[in-house]
Amino acid sequence: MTALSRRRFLKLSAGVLAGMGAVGSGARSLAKNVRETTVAGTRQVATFCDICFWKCGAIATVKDGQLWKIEGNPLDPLSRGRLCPRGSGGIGAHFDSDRLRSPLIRVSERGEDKWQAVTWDEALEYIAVRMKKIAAEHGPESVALFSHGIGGNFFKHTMKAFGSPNSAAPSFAQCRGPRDTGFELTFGDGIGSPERTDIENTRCLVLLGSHLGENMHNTQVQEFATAISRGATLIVADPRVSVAAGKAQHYLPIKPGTDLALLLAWMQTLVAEKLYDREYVEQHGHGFEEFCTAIAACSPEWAAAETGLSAESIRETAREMARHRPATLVHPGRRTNWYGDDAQRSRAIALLNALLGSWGRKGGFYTPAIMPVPDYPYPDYPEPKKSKVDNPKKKYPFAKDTITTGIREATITGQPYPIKGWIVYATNLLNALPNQAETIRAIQNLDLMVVVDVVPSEICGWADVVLPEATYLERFDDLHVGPFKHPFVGLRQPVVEAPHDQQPNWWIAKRLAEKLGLEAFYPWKDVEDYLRLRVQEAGLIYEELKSKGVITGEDEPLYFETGSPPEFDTPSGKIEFYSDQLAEAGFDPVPRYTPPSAGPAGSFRLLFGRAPTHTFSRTQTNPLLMQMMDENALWLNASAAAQLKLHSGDRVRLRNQDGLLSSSSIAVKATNRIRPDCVYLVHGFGHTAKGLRQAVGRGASAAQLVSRYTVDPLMGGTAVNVNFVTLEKES
Ligand SMILES: Nc1nc2c(c(=O)[nH]1)N[C@H]1C(S)=C(S)[C@@H](COP(=O)(O)OP(=O)(O)OC[C@H]3O[C@@H](n4cnc5c(=O)[nH]c(N)nc54)[C@H](O)[C@@H]3O)O[C@H]1N2
Ligand SMILES: Nc1nc2c(c(=O)[nH]1)N[C@H]1C(S)=C(S)[C@@H](COP(=O)(O)OP(=O)(O)OC[C@H]3O[C@@H](n4cnc5c(=O)[nH]c(N)nc54)[C@H](O)[C@@H]3O)O[C@H]1N2
Ligand code: SF4
Ligand SMILES: [Mo]
Repeated sequence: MTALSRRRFLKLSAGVLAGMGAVGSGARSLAKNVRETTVAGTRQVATFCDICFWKCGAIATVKDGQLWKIEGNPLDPLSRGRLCPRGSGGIGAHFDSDRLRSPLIRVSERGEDKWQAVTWDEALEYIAVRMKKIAAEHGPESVALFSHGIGGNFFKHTMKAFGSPNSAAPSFAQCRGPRDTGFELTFGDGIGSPERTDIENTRCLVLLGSHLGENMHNTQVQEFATAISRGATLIVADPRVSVAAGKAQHYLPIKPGTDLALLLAWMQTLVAEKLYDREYVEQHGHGFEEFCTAIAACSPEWAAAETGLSAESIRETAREMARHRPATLVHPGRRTNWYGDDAQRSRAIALLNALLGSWGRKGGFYTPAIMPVPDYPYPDYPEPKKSKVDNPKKKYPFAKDTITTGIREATITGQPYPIKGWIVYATNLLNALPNQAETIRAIQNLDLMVVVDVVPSEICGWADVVLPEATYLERFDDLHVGPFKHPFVGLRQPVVEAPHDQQPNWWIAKRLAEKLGLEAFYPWKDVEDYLRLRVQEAGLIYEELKSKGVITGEDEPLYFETGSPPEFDTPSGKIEFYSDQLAEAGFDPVPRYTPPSAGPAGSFRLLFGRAPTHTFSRTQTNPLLMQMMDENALWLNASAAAQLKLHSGDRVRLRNQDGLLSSSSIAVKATNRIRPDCVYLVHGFGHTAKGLRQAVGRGASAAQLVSRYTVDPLMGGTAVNVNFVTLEKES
């Protein structure tokens, strides 16, 4: 915890405890919104969604013993009573006919789908014996955990108790790590999840990529609709006319990979025309003079040549941003592992916001608060003898989190020390990490490979042991306590029973710890003992949380003006326009643009994104979501299509710069809504695992084709928008 957030935490504790009476009595009237009793054969349970990691509060209804529907919980500050289409279709996860039904042990070569169903006891015994063997031969650090989402919490706990510091999630190096690094270097604090963006109050929203509306994070999309209906200006830079771009007053069809040039020119214009927030910059800025010198040559004319945009449109949009400051929000994005200069591009986004004075201001970035719920009082973990394996000699000096691909690298090379066991929880590493061949090469070096999943996904096919988990509708999970506009705690609880021999993560992680002789780390008997204690220690009532699903705390000041103190946890204690720590580490102290490298002649840059009805590669066997969208399409510029004699609906396969061919075909969507130098598809389709019967071979997979990636030198993020494809028509 940083000094700043620790102080906030303490302050909040006092505030929330003092406000407890109010929370309690307000709760009674609010609780009327949530029916908890049986009404004519129906039963409702408050929980939170897990179709993505936004974790919206939800109310599930069971009718005559059958799971019937799921809706938003009106008490929940994230969902505000409404779920996104994926959340509403979430009940399909329970009914999914492709689900794993019992623990499996592989009975052939790794990668061959030959399995034997075993009991939980046999499966966990098998794993524990091998984990102990690895620990005896190499040390406990040689077992690593990959996990994604809140369900990984108990596995992380078991790993720490076992003595391994190596736990990683793709949400850092494959997603928002570059962004948070860029903002931490500038403001001393990251963006986090949910993003601390005050979209509902913004008067000018600038989106670079960030395709809100397709990227369906619930609160953001609701606030986006509010901002538009209130007449906020929308500026969108995207090589493709995204849903958001379709609503923009200013659409900039930017050449892929040149956003940093655009950002520098916007900043140069604000400085040259003295349109920036001078008072804010004087009060909070560090190294502003050096910054101005560094960007002086980055005129709109210079950027026009790089970005393919007109100098006039760059100047006009810079002035538009200045007109609405400080309520101008240049959105920081989320999946920012694009081109390899991503932490620096994110730093430029942070600096542009600093010039506009939007950090800590209404309509810009608010100061999040967190409900003070203490951790469970576990015994101290053993001190690992070796440090984390992912980032030897601090090669990536500004990596604050564990780098998944760093663990993969160590598994291949054995350096700085060998990794011999992987436990993979709820992350399809073959689709999440770039370069599938490298992932498979790493797996082949392992003595133990365990996957915990709900369906037989691609990564299961490479496991020695597959453990079937109960879905989010069938289990308790850890408490949801996150930083947000309104502090709250959310509970996930079972709505219906798991249909077969599936178990929840807490049960698996606890049983595994017991098999490893680590029962002292699980002093609680049942997960509800754990949950109840934490909730009580926070001064809240567990039964109230169970009935309402969420308890909110007292709001804190959100903006500098309303009392949230401006504090910057940077070396200078200020907003770092010039970064001494970057200069000392040998990096550009002010972001500097380098043009993206071009692809082979005749190829298209491969771009991808989200569809409103799917999450990554994890929803393609959900029967309800597949009814809404059952394959992806390839966006191809209409003139480029004409040149290739391709029409909408023609099926093609994609071949990338390294000769890899997509294993299934995809329908062409010829359109003027994308630049001619790139193609676009929704990530997550084109499954190859035979057990995913509803998904296999539907559409094409982008993940198969990202064999090339560029590593961000600041923090180890793996940039994937650097692959190129040609199209081969199917006869
Ligand atoms: N429905 C749904 N919503 C989701 C998710 C999901 O799986 N499904 N996943 C969630 C998660 S974890 C994340 S990280 C986010 C990801 O969502 P975003 O952070 O919005 O994702 P990006 O990949 O950054 O954005 C893709 C967009 O960037 C554009 N783009 C590509 N290259 C460039 C470029 O060089 N410059 C510019 N300016 N634009 C470019 C693409 O055309 C596309 O419109 O979505 C979240 N929301
Ligand atoms: N090519 C490419 N790669 C990407 C991205 C991209 O857009 N394109 N996006 C990147 C981003 S932003 C992110 S955040 C990551 C996402 O990376 P991941 O989170 O790994 O995403 P998925 O590929 O959907 O894999 C999720 C796995 O969890 C399983 N699962 C679902 N529900 C449960 C459950 O309740 N319990 C258990 N145990 N398992 C469950 C699913 O079956 C699936 O195998 O991917 C990153 N990688
Ligand atoms: S944004 Fe949608 S899928 Fe994600 S948690 Fe909320 S309702 Fe569920
Ligand atoms: Mo992500």
